[in-house]
Amino acid sequence: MKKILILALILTSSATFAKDISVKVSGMVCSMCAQGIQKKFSKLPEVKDIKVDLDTKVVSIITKDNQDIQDSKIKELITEAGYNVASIERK
Ligand SMILES: [Cu+2]
Repeated sequence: MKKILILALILTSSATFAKDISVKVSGMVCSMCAQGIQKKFSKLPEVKDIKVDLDTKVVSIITKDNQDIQDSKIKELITEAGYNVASIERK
């Protein structure tokens, strides 16, 4: 019974946690590309942290608690910067 209660608590509270969004970006080749994208996303009030991995071409966006960024917004910003979104994954 206790286990179920704890599980229910975890499930209902998970919505308030920060989100970890992994965006695979094509066309990103050097640190200048990475910096440009980092700058763009850092301006969003929802963003707590952003990391760009040039080897895997993955942009990791951590949002603040209770905040999220719509996929359409992510695509818009990446496209504006001159790159393409290959995939978006959320954890
Ligand atoms: Cu570049």
